[in-house]
Amino acid sequence: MSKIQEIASAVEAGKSKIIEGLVKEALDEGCSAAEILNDGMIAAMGVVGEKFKNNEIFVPEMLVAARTMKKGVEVLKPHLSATGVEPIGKIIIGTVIGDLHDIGKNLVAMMLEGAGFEVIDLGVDVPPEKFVQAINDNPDVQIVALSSLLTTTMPALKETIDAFVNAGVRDRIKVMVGGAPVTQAYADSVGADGYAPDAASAAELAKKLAGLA
Ligand code: B1M
Repeated sequence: MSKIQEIASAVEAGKSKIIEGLVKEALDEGCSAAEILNDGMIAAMGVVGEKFKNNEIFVPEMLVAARTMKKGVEVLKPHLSATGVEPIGKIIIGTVIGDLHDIGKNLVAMMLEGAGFEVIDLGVDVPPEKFVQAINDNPDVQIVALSSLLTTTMPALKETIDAFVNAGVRDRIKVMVGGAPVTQAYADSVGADGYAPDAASAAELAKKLAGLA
């Protein structure tokens, strides 16, 4: 079994005690951070999601898989994010109200930091008014990034953008949205300025929205 397959199996099985060691070994063996992330951990979460959908596993198993991935991602963080450089802009990010998924959002935040942005992460289950407060507290913020992982929380993307309009801050910022169920068409329908399907393209999109690319 290759090291990447070992990492995928460990995430799937929720073996959080061995994941850090496996990721370090893979890096030492010359695997790239992107390969470990995409072919190892994200692929494993896809399998976990399928098993959950088919009632082969349940929420507790999904949770330990997520914890394991988070520990693995921590080891990769220095390889994905730039350090010690002047920020090229400021972004507020969060998972919308009602939604507790944060692995994808955390990866997007890491890639944005890697691209040189200062990132204010409001966490998960973020109500629209908390985003508005953060925008008002940070007059120099250029972009607000909204993540949604559930079909049931997708409408909160529009509710959050509507709250920006009602609070009179919509014109000051660009809004980008993403998350597994979100599409470009959905992003357009809720009035977002941009949509990205994954963390790497989210960083590219942010540069474009900030007028840097
Ligand atoms: Co949940 N869950 N979950 N879950 N969970 C999904 C999303 C699901 C697809 C599983 C399934 O049924 N196949 C399903 C949603 C179905 C639907 O909406 N139609 C589901 C469900 C149903 C639920 C619960 C309702 C289960 C229950 O309680 N009965 C519940 C809801 C809780 C809530 O949020 N209120 C729930 C709970 C949980 C856990 C807490 C146990 C755990 C989350 C832990 C955590 O995040 N800290 C969990 C997990 C782990 C998953 C799966 C297995 C994995 C999610 C993940 O981390 N993927 C997931 C199945 C799956 O995704 N295949 C599932 C890896 C991650 C890297 O991908 O988040 O898509 P992703 O992020 C990508 C892109 O989407 C994109 O970039 C990222 C990296 O490339 N992206 C952006 C994300 N945000 C972006 C923002 C951007 C741009 C791109 O710009 C702003």
